[in-house]
Amino acid sequence: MRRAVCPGSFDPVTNGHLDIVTRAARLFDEVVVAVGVNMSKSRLFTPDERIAMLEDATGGIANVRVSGFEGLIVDFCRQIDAVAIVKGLRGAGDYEYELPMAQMNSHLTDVETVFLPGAVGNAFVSSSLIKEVAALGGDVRGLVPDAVHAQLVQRLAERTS
Ligand code: COD
Repeated sequence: MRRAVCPGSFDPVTNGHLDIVTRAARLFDEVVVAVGVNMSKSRLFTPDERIAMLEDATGGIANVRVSGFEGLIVDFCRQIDAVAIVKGLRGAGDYEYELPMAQMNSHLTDVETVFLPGAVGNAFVSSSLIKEVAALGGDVRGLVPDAVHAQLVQRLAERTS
């Protein structure tokens, strides 16, 4: 059994994330989508909400499961016996950001990092941009799952009321 981890904040999950998870699931026997639950950035959605959105969005992929994690991602990988961390790269900016993390994780353990090129159609999609555009009234349908879009619109409305 070769298990991989797709880690992230997923605040909220986007179609860019789901493309990477779906492709990772074709490469590994099992993929665990790992949601960082104690990271310092302020979040729009709680860990439980982010996990539930991911479970809903990946429910159709038999070898994908979703879990929260705290602490170092390499420690989580060791706990669940994962051999690889799979990350998506949208462009050079992601590479500059991700490479030192991959090198540090390689220094800490023998868990490999596998980079998958993001799909061209999702290259501009990030959770932060989705939230910013939606908060300012822009239409982000088609860039996140429909159920996530509905929750996003509702949460932003709650925040402004
Ligand atoms: N297309 C392709 N890939 C995408 C897209 C897209 N449109 N959008 C996002 N991605 C990829 C990102 O490149 C990233 O690989 C992944 O999806 C998750 O993205 P986010 O934005 O949800 O999550 P991040 O980048 O905030 O998550 C950072 C981690 C939680 C992975 C990282 O901080 C971490 O591992 N933290 C744990 C603590 C730790 O171990 N720190 C030391 C690291 S050396």
